[in-house]
Amino acid sequence: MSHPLFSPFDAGDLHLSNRIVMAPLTRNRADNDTGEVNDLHVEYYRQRAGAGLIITEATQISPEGKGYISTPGIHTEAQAEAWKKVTDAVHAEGGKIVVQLWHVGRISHTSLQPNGQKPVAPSAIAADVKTFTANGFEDTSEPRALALEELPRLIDDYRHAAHLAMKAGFDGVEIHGANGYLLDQFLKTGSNKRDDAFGGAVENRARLLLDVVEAVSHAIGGGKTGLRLSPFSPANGIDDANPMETFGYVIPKLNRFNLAYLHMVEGATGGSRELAEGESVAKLRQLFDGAYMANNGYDRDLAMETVDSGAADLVAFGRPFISNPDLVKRLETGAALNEGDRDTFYGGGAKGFTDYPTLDAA
Ligand code: 8OZ
Repeated sequence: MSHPLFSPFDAGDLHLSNRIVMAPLTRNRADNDTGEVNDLHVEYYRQRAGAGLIITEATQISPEGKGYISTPGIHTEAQAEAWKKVTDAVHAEGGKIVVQLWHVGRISHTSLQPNGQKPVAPSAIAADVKTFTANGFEDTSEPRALALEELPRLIDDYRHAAHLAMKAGFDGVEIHGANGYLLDQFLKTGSNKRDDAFGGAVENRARLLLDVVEAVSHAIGGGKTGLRLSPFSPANGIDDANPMETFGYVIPKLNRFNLAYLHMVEGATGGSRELAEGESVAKLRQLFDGAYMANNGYDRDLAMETVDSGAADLVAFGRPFISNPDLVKRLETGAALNEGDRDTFYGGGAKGFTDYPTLDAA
């Protein structure tokens, strides 16, 4: 009999044919000027439709939300039309796909911003990290602090993107609340030094995230809305004085939205799963009433064990999905995995994007 990892699961309104999720993976192959995806994306996602759920690469909700070269957007009608070809292709293969709604906040560079303006952030504190621009790797620019009066417009940008996602035929959206981008910058103490209703105490630092979750879930339905968090990850130069307290506050507040799922990066993004003394993924997971999606460094054995024990309902795989379009089949049969080529992870064309062989082809 097949392992439960390969059995169907309902996450909110998402009826998934198995518990394996393709994690969001930035690939930098969209048109840098228009933010539109192209025929290569159609083929790339179509090839991976065997995943129970595909989460698209992080996709900016506004021009200001962009932080890297050639990432796609979901803020213009043309972008939504381009994505529609992707969702049609995935659906034709029997798959499900949500778009990851992204605002980078301070993880950007003036050359990527409208009119060369400063990136926006909770506070005017630069992140000590680089981004990739037309000139290669460059230091992120010093941001300006968002004014209180601007926040309703920002929340509207998320709502608008969620509406466009529905037009584009997505099964739902995932709000990117992780990895040191805008919403995580508001949540965590290292990047949020505001003294208004959106900074200071955890109730205030969590306000923007909860407002965005409310706006998006009311716009398209909580059952079509997922959220990604990375409580313990230092990704993109972020830190929090007390993640158990911060996320111990945030997570129970999510329950009233009846979200499709909570997706958690368990540890350092793309790195160690080890946590500091007193930190616990299991404790945070217990605070959430809905479906739980585990992520970070999972392999076949750990995924099976985690679903068996009930510790997670869904398991997201990132890098293995880059090089194995038929990853679900490979995991089910215990077949060997293709190695990924790091030189083609970020940017380029078909090479390293749509040319990894399936078992059938090999
Ligand atoms: C790798 C390179 C650029 C962006 C994330 C959206 O960490 C990203 C990302 C990852 O969430």
